[in-house]
Amino acid sequence: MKTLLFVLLWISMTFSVSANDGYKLWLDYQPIEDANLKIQASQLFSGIYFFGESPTYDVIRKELQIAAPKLVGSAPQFKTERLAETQVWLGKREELSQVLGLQQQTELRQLGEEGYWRGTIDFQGKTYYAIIGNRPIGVLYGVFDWLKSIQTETFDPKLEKSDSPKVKLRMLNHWDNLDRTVERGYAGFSIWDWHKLPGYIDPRYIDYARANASIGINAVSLTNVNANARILTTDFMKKAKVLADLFRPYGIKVFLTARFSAPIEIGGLKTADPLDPEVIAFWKKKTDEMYSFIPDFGGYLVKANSEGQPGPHEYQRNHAEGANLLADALAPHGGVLIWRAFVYSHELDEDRHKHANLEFEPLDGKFRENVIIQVKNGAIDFMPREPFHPLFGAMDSTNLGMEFQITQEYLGQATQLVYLAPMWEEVFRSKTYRPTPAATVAGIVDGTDSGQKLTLVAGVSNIGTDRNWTGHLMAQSNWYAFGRMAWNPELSSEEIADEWVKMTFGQKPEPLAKIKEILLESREAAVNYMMPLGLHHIMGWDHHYGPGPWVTGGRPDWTSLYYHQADSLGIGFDRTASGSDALGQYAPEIVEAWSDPTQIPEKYLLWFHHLPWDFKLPSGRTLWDEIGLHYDAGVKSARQIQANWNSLESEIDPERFDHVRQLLAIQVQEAEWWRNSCLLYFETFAKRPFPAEIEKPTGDLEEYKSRKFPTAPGIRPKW
Ligand code: BDP
Repeated sequence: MKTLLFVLLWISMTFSVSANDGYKLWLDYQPIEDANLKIQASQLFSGIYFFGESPTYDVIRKELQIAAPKLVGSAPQFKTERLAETQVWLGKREELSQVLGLQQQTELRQLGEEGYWRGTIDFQGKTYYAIIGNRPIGVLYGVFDWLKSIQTETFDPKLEKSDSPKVKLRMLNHWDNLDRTVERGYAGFSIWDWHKLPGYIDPRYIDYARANASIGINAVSLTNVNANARILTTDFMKKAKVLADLFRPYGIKVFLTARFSAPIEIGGLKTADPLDPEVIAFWKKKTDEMYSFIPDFGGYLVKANSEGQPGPHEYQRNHAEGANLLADALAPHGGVLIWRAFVYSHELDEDRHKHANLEFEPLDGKFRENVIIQVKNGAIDFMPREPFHPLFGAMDSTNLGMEFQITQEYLGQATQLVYLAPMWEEVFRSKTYRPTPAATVAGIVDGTDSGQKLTLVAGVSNIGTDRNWTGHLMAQSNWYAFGRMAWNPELSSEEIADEWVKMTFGQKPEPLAKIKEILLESREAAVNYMMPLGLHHIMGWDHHYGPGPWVTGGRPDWTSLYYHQADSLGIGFDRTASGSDALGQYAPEIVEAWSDPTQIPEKYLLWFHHLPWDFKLPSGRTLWDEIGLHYDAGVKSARQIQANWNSLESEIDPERFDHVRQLLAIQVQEAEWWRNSCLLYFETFAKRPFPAEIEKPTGDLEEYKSRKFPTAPGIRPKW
């Protein structure tokens, strides 16, 4: 009996140890396997000394208390005597000035407010490992980077490293409503429990802040861009203050979305006209009040005159007049106003693609210095692949920020594994040819090509109350990659994947190689089985789940037909000079190359051209055949990804293995569903046989069309 009990206990302990529900993200700190590194790291952890004090140093202590026991099996020792028994020195440049050489000091100073340096310092015959920043937040970033090097077993004390972010505001945009539903959220409800705030502090808030700080995210907008004015009432300011206070030591500033009509809704005014003195006074008073609660409040994020949101146009004022109103209220406090460029006409546009440039380009130079225009990566709406937005490079005298979507609204939502970093990399590396011939989107956004000082990369969050935060475990890689790329838009998706996999799944060569391959192939796979060759906006109506190339009715620019324009002759949206000429909004070099359907990169072909089904591609195949081959290749890649994962069963803990295994089985079915239904639908126009090399699409088009998903998550409120 005793033995049986012992065995049961042993089994349950073993399982609880190996169970991994993904809550800890990439900060799981698995035991170090390399024996030398383990000795080295435990020695370093045994003598840590802080120069000075700061709430951020308390955060560092807590992180080391979590990390060290797991990495090396013993708790870190914090010393109060600088020299005796210390191994690691942490602190600000000023406080270490006596021990730093002049050159080191100058180099460090150049790293700015958030940068850090780590390496060894020789002092009075002894060598110390030091992590130094100009401010405590730099030290925190340096410590996270150091811990990462230990986790990924790349730490070498002899290697000096310094780093600083290339972008000033690295920001998550939560599309979270006050009732905790999340627009386009696929990971449960909002982590902000407004009802229980300010009294109750969910421990998740701290883990959220840790995760963000570990990847350099330094700003969060807590609320949906389809905003509720109530967030600006005193009661809610008190709640937001609690979060701001918690996040401050982690270097994270809080922003809130401001509803343009708030003066009417919560201010009792009859108008929200940006030039009205009472409206100006309302925003000034509101903003002053906000800063009385949150002295380092980041600012407002505004969606105006877009998809039914109120804005300055109601009063015949333009975006600059609207944005400047709020910017002026924020300026005395050092706040930033982020104004979104995702606008399209209330009436129908000839081509929605052109709308933002038509509205914003004429306003170049008219925005205050503390305004950033936040531009989505492409001109339509976070499609699986879009050419970069033509506003990048078209507004020389305005701060332009990037908006990516981390939540996978159009990329498989919660059921698909799609690593988004390759998409962001593609966008960042796109050449704009403006303002200089060598300019890229990254260079405009980080200021190197545009010269702008106030820089921003924002990402629509994929975080919710699901135990693993992101619904799909592998979607954690997108949160991670977003932070890393916002810090440095030049990083490659490959190196970020390498870091994330090592920190999440460990170093073993086989799983490492296979999971990396899975990640790196996933986005192209999704593009292929969803919207290849520049096809776009052909997803399901409203919930945006699954295929819907047949979607029609209602606003034409919300239908699929508006975008694919398939007919008996061909398919695609002619955006060249002979069509809508949206292409004309790009630099002449691009116009020239992309106007020609034989020159344009194939991936953008049907985005800019309407072509006959028999159009010959460089491959020698017809357009119709090539469409079929791409859809089919996408399905085959999805199956390959599944097979790769399934081969890792013995390498990964059962809980995470099975979670991903089940979701990949759904993904393969969904990939087949996309391919089958899109090809069967397009065939009704093309009336041509499917290419011989592909699996013939199965199923019944009418049945595909009739599918309904009333419980699909994340649907936006109606307007
Ligand atoms: C679209 C979403 C919608 C958002 C909108 C936006 O479908 O829910 O409100 O973008 O960015 O992608 O404002």
